[in-house]
Amino acid sequence: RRLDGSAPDPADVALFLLSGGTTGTPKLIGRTHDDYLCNARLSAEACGFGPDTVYLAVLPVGHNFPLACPGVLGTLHAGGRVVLARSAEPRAAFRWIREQGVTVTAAVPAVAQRWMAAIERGEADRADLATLRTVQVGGAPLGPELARRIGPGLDCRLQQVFGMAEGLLCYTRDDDPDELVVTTQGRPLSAWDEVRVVGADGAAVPDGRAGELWVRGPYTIRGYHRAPEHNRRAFTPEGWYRTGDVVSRLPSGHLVVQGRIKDLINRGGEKVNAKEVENLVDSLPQVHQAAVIGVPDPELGERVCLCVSLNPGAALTLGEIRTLFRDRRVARYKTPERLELFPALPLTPVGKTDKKALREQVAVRDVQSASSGT
Ligand code: OOB
Repeated sequence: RRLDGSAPDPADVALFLLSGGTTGTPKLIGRTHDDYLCNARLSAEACGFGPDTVYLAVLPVGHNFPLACPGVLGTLHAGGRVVLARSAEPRAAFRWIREQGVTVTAAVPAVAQRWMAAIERGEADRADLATLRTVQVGGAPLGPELARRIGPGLDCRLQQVFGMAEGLLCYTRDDDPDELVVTTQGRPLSAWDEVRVVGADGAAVPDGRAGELWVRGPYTIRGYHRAPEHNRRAFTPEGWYRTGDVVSRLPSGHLVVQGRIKDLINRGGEKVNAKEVENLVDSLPQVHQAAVIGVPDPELGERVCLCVSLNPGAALTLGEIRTLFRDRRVARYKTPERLELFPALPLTPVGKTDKKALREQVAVRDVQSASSGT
């Protein structure tokens, strides 16, 4: 009920989620009562949640995945029980699973990997996971090699989840063949989800070919909150949301995520908008040009690497960057963890920072420092 006692309109915004964002600042995603109920209820049905479900939330519950896919809301809607964990740290999480008889949880690939490593190193006991039936993994790319190891490693069934705060959810299903479960990111939740995989010209590409994913459907937004200019770019006039994800579709409807066209760094499921970090760094007087890239990381998938060229005579350290981000109260996961200095950043023919070349140059530095033993 509203503060004045009246019943809310089902089409009113129930909560705002934050976008990973394609421009400098994250956008607000208004999810309505009816669309978010649809999101949670259909998810609970598709995942077989019921009164016997005990769901452990290890990811931060303000995120769509643990909140409503089916997450906390889907579990409660189905009459099940929710356990909130303070962290995803393996020993603590395993203890909750054993003590509370947890049947299902949701992890990003980095968390699943950490749990498996803890078992392999003897720091955590697989016997604690006896009641665990399903581990949902999503939020960031999960390679087939790791995917194949999760079921046996955690003694449960893997479910891949590909979703976004803007709406569309894809799940692998219980009755999918194992091969689809490890090699795809699932198929859309609802029969009313509309999916298009398009080339650069906006025309649909055939199944099996990679293209940008456009979506429309009952629980996918038609625009960000009060962002008309951005909405003109992120949505087509027909209401398709251009996800920026590059996918291919199998004839079964399952999607395989190939990459993305938007400039985001995926740090263990937390999306860092390169532009937002660059804008902040640009405010430093020492900085001539700044570009932020993701560098591969065995634990988190990617970490934030800041590449800069400095003004003549200037100096800059990672410590100064950390102080800047702390003073501006920027979330810690967005703070660059690596600083690479360049005399000048590589540019594309039209004069944009050439991030592809930059990634290659940083990779070359890695190889050189590895071979020189530093
Ligand atoms: C989830 O939501 P967001 O809004 O934090 O991020 C959405 C983006 C997607 O556009 C895609 O780029 C990436 O995260 N992503 C995946 C993925 N799941 C999400 N990339 C590869 N493989 C996957 N399985 O991250 C989210 C929301 C609801 C459920 C699950 C994840």
